[in-house]
Amino acid sequence: MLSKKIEAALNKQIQIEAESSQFYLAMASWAETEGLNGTASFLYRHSDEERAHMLKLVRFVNERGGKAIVPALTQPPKVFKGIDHIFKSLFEHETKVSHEINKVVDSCLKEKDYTTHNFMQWYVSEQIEEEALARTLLDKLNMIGSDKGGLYLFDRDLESLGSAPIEEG
Ligand code: OFO
Repeated sequence: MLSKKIEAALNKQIQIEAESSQFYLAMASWAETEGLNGTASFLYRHSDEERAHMLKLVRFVNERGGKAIVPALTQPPKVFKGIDHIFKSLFEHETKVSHEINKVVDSCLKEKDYTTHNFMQWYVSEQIEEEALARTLLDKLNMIGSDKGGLYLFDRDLESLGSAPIEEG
């Protein structure tokens, strides 16, 4: 059974994952309208993954005797300054999410909730992968600078690049 404190922490994390999904969806849609089709595909997939992260939490909270709260959605940005802005925002966002996940893990230890602590380890590893991927993409973009050919290839490669893999369960 979840303590009220852990239930609240997990519900907050549900909201964060939902907002991540919306944020990446907004980025994907913007990229698509800019003709950045590879970037758009990558971000659509990433948005779906964040929704799956949210769902995994919803199911866990309910299974453990809590009540998951499906959150209201805030309006994400409609316009982005460019592809660099997208990947810089994505990296910063993932760093913030990692910080929030660490806070949940910390609360689990304080509350001696080892089951939730164990469950949250999946999110800890996921964040390591996502941050690493975001950092790599940002480094590549910095190297490319304003080289149009480089940007074309960057976008094309993103078409087939998976974001961090999702595990079921
Ligand atoms: Fe949910 O993994 Fe990124 O934020």
